[in-house]
Amino acid sequence: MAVKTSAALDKRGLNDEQLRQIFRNMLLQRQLDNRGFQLNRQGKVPFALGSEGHEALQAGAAMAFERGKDILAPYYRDLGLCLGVGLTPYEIMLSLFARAADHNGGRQFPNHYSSKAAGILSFSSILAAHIPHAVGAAYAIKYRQETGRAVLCTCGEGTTSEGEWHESLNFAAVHKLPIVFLVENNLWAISTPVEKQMAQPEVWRRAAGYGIPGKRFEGFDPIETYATVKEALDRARSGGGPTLLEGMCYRFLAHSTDDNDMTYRTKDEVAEHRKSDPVPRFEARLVEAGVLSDADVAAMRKDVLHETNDATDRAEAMPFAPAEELYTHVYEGAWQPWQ
Ligand SMILES: Cc1ncc(C[n+]2csc(CCOP(=O)(O)OP(=O)(O)O)c2C)c(N)n1
Repeated sequence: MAVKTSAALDKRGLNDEQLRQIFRNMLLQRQLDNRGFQLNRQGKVPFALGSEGHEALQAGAAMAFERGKDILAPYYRDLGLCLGVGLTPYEIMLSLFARAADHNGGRQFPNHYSSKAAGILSFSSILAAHIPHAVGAAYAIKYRQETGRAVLCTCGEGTTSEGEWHESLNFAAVHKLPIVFLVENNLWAISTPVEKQMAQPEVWRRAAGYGIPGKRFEGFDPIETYATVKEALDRARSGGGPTLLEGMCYRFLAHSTDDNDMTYRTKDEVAEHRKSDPVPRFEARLVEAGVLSDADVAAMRKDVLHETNDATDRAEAMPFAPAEELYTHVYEGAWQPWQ
């Protein structure tokens, strides 16, 4: 198919290669996401979380991240962000299968990724517990008088009801720390809808209460996301202090493989949001603008499936941590609790 000119698309400073990378990340995210659910139903992994609906937000935000400089403090739904800053599908699968070669030695909850090499902080499932850690990392950057780097810290809108969230934003604002708080608002916190989570339903408006800039943006649009997150990260990297961002998206799948979302929302509601599914929408925009041809998209889909299959097979073949290493990294030296 002939490639048309891409002049019509407002790329907000992104080149065609970056646009293709964003789209590939979105495809990979969806493929790996579904693989996690499939493996759980096959009884091969104990648990998986879905990020379907967050693809554009995460792939766009990841493109604004400076590899080797910035620090990512993610939450459990950040598959696309972690892929976008350098985690490989194989590393993702090692986490899901809880194998010994996983960065956490197979001891973490599935989907709780971390990587020292990629600058991804380790985090727990306790909502908002990672936010003071992210602020601590930002404080360290400032304390060491480093410039040109910042922390990107994410969470869901439900997590903004936690005390640590408020304390962290206040502290970061008072000390003008190099950090961006990115809230991925998918309208649900498991079964709690946003209107039961907060009386004032626009998270970004709370920025005024801390004296920092705040902005809400269309998280189904990866280019808009990139431009918004980049502006905030650039401000943080150059001494301008924190920003509170709220990206609007939707969770298409159940909260996790342990959740049945049909007990609290309807198929019709999900179908309504599916009409704006960011993956086919971005594909259409890129094809229309000539950044990708239909044949390119088909080849990319095939490649992503191959990469996912390969990562799945390789990770599944890896061993679990041996039982005698149960206390490794838990107690100092060779000490064992029964001694
Ligand atoms: C302190 C704490 N309370 C409750 C939970 C149980 N829990 C796990 S995820 C979740 C919903 C979080 O929703 P949100 O922050 O909007 O993120 P989303 O999962 O929608 O992406 C809850 C209540 C928890 N893990 N930690």
